[in-house]
Amino acid sequence: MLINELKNHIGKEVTIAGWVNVRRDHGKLIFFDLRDRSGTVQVVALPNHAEAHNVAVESRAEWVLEVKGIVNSRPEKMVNKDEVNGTIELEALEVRVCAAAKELPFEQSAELNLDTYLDYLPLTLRTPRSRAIFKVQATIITAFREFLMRHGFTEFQSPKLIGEDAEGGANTFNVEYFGTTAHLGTSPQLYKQVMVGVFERVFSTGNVYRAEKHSTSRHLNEYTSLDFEMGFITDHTDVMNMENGFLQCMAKRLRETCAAEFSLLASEIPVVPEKIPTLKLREAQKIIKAEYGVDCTEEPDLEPQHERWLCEYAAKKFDSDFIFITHYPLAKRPFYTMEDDADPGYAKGFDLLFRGVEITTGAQRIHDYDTLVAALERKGLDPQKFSFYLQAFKYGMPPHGGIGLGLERLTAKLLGLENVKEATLFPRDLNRIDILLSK
Ligand code: AMO
Repeated sequence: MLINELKNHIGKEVTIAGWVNVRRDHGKLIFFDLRDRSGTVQVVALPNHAEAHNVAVESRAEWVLEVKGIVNSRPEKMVNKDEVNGTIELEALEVRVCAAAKELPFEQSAELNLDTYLDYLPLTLRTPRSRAIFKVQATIITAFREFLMRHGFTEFQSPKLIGEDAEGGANTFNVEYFGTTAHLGTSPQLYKQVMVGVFERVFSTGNVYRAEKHSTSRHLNEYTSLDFEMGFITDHTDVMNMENGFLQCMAKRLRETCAAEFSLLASEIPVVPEKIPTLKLREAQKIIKAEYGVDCTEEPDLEPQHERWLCEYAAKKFDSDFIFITHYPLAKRPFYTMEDDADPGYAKGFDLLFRGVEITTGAQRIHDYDTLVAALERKGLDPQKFSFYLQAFKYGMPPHGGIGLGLERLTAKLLGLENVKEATLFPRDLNRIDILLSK
């Protein structure tokens, strides 16, 4: 039986199984909290059930136990209204050890620094805080999937081993591949565009790899990219509206299913506006100059501090945690990005900023074969190397566009985590693949 069902079985004999959360020795009485996937409950082992009592005396945190017992209402003065099972406890009749656990490397209540937390992930991921983070993250993916499927998108699996860098950039990991060199995909970009030719509307959720030697609170070398791509758009605003809709759906779902997790992390589920405010990059830069006294109007991109200021401004001015910034210089965007004819030199593309950080890049793409070949050449890329991808455009592609959303950044910002690594189950960074690479 699951622990969250016990309340409905007062006075009955039941069997549950899980991990010892915390154990308290009150001399003859041993109390421990048992945890399964549904919740926790206090178990009490009394000396009159000698065998069960003996096992309870021996047991320690993280032991895996199966407990047969009677569900009792707690005496009035032991009731804890703040706990889910605060009105009941399980009186142990029989306790079976499924697995003992070694002594823990630190006190359960200890505040760990990030490195120690990461060193012991198989253990530290079991804490209520980590479980809350990754339940929220799983819920975001579910919402992404459900929302897009409802809107006629088909999920596909993008390859991770690729022959050419998906973005035509330099930050790829090389992999020895039967005597030649392959790369780890930095984005499903080229494949999701090809798939528009197949299904018109597609999405994927998967890992991508960036060989960037960054050591910041927002960069990972392996992250999860939530991507969608849709055909027959008028322009990039159709893509922005679709993302806006997804974010609203996500917030609703988080409110329905993850309120406890947000409360545990003392964070607020954002209210996603019906229409997320939008500024062109040049307007945003003028605002930064006027509001914060820093002139970045000549720069082709935003610095992290500029992103923080714009989010602060959006919260104040538009009451929104989100803001779209559109029309970056085309020169700064990847080769497949569509230029805005009404604003020459600037892209029909956007970034989405959320609580101080960029979480998404998106755009309308070039769909005309000749224009795309010319765009590759302008970036100094060899169209021949992209001939596989270019077939999609040779043989008819509709106007289309899409986004890539960084799952870990979104999770971190939703939950107010300082470092994106806290929102990554098993982060890979400059110094670590599970364990530190050099000690
Ligand atoms: P871009 O490279 O901007 O665009 O990435 C999209 C989003 O992915 C996240 N992100 C990262 N998260 C953690 N660590 C990193 N090193 C990292 N790099 C990027 C960010 C970012 O906004 N193909 C385009 C998307 C598209 O146009 O559809 C792309 O990959 O949240």
